[in-house]
Amino acid sequence: MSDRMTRLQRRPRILGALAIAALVVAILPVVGRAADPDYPPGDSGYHSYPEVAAELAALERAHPEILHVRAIGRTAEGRPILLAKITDGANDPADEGEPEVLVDGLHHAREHLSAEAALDLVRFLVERYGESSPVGRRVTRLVDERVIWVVPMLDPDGLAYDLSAPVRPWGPGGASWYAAWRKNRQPIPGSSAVGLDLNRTWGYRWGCCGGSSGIPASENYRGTRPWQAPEVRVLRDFVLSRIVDGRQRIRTHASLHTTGELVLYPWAYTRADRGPEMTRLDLSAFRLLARRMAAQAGYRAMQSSAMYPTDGDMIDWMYARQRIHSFTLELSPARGAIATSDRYYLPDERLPGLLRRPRAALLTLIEAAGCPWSLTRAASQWCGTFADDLEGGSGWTVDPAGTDDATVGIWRRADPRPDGLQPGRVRSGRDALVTGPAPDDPVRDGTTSVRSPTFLIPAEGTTTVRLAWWLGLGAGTGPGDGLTIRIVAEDPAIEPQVLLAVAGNGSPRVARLRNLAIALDPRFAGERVALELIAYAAPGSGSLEAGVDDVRVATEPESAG
Ligand code: 0X9
Ligand code: ZN
Ligand code: CA
Repeated sequence: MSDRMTRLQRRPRILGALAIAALVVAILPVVGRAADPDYPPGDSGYHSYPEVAAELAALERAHPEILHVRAIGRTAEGRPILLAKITDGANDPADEGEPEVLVDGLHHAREHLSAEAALDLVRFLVERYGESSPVGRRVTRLVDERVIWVVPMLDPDGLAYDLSAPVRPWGPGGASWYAAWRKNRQPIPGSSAVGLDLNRTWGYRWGCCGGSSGIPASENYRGTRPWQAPEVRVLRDFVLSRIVDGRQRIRTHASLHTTGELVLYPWAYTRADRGPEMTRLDLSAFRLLARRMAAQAGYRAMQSSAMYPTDGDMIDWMYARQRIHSFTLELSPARGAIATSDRYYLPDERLPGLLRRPRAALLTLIEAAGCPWSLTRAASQWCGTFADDLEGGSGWTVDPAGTDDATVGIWRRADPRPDGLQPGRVRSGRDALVTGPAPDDPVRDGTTSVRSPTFLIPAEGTTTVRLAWWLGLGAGTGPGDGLTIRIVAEDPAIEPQVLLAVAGNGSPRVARLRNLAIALDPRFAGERVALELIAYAAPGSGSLEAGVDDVRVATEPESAG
């Protein structure tokens, strides 16, 4: 065997040694933190942070094909924040584009049950995987068809403090082991107070509207600017890292808290049902999914602000900024609380019953990542191969061929300003794809084009493209000014299909929202395709504005007979 061969063969072993070294370095702070307190013997059914780390590591050893655990960053005190990834081929970074779902626990240190429920979800999924029972088959399908991310403990620092702080005499009989600590443990400059309320530090409308406090000693301290808590930055950065090819892969999310037995949906910051930033369809999807999950858990469903309004809540950012269908689950009963904080600390004998309650609801959440609108009446249109309400970053490419020559009125996702050439409203929410959102930047002297992400047309059935569109033409426009919408296959041998071609006829045209529904030609069956929007204005002619909203591509089986 040549020297070169030996060297090549040795390399994996060196890489392996490096990987083990890296693992030791990553886990050392956990192991080395001998001071991390245990739960008291009477509550040993609960998991301290090192016990969560050890349990995840044991589950990973037993189920390496479907569970991968890693740290995504560190807390204020330096503890690694652990992330479990559950999917078939958990070590494969490619993930086949499967829909993703995120569950997090322990935003609030004293809400012990929320960490247990997140850990229970991991255990439940990996242990039922491959079982032939009905639930086993469901779990197997979900693990195979989704990527499930679980962060069981966002605030292990707070938990360690909660378990170790000097015990205050409260609770039944005036004696509890726990400190009733809610916040994280980051020092506050210029104050002897410690910690931020992590669920007041998220960056959407941070500090806007109430329910958070600017006083460091407050239980609901929001800090002095958004994103001030390292734990929340770590979780935010993880969520942002799931934007692949311009599209957010995570479709549904639950943040686990206690108490109240509630399933909550946005908004948290306002009692307004919807506002311009929530579509009607999303509100309906939120309500239906929340009700379904609540029914399964024996909880109640309501808008988050109906519990009480707060700003800086995670789910508002998740929905407003990432368009993820995001819920708060308040686990365990609030009733029967004797002392104010006693309701957080239910005896570990009750864990099996308490953990069983939300399990089916979490499976529903995981299922819904495939299509969050699946329970709505519009499911048949919105749960096809492609759907985009144009409210969030969605991976459309401007000037895909590099041939555009328009310099103003370039396609972008925006809130159009009504000006005659653009309509006063869009089909859904606030935004659409438009040729320049401001009144004074219509397309002039050239072409601007934009292409959707590619999607796969099923081999069987009739595929229909639906969208809302408008075209506004100013005085002086003619046949050289217009809008073309077409389907283009990845395979260059397949002719594009023009779905819409509208041009000027010499008179101005008022922009009006119209609906388009066109069946795709059979030549696209089984092909990867994209939608293209092309707006063009002849040199020296008048000006034009175009827009597109609510793109849906869905396939119906060929009707039998
Ligand atoms: O206050 C919170 O962050 C959550 N409740 S808890 O008792 N677990 O602290 C409420 C989250 C839902 N948001 C609102 N109700 N605004
Ligand atoms: Zn909470
Ligand atoms: Ca829209």
